[in-house]
Amino acid sequence: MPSHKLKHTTVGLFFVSLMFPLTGLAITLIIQQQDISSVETTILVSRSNVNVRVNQTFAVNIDVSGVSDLYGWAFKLGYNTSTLELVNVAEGSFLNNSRDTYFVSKVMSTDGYILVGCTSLGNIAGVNGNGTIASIEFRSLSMGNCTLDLYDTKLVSSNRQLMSHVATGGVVFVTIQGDVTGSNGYPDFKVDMRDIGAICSKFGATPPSPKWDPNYDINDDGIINMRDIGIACSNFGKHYP
Ligand SMILES: [Ca+2]
Repeated sequence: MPSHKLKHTTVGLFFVSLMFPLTGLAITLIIQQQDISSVETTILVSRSNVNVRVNQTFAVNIDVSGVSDLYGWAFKLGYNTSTLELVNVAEGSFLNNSRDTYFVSKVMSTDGYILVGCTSLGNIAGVNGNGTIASIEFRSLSMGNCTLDLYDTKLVSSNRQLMSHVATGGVVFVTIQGDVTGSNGYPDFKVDMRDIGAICSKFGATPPSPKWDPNYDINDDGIINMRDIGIACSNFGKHYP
């Protein structure tokens, strides 16, 4: 091999050996960045939409996900007082599984919101991961949909720093039993073949199957089956208003 070709090959190999570790490092950094962004810290209403009938008592959980060193938290949850009545507010297990906590809630029913807060007690580290921080029980008063507006949310670390996070609320549909969906994918206050077909498509589902959706378990017995289809069929053609 002529010497100038040998020189080119050596220089080429030198750059390849330089580039591959860099490429490997770059890929590792990209993967690490994706890992960080995929565990976004969130506080959320655990079910984005909840279907109930009039005069039903039901609970929604407020969850956190992707938290690290969570020592305390607070939120406001707004709701429509002509559609829902607040029954009870309880602390979830996320913090008090591992420590003593101080939990407080105040119902501002005339303004249509509740204020809830909780802190760990003692000089201890916060909690990591996902879990339920509060459970809110409502009773449905009248037909309609009601936004559960989660706002003024605060997540506090053990060194009393506020964590950046996103907050996601939910919607409650107070509708006819068997009205599970409509043309936009949400209940439309009428029970028609779209609803019956949708329940049939989840036939046999139980938690934690990916097909499972508690909104389709009309009689709340933990399985979507003929009993649920039967209830929807008995309400076939009903609508509101
Ligand atoms: Ca419907």
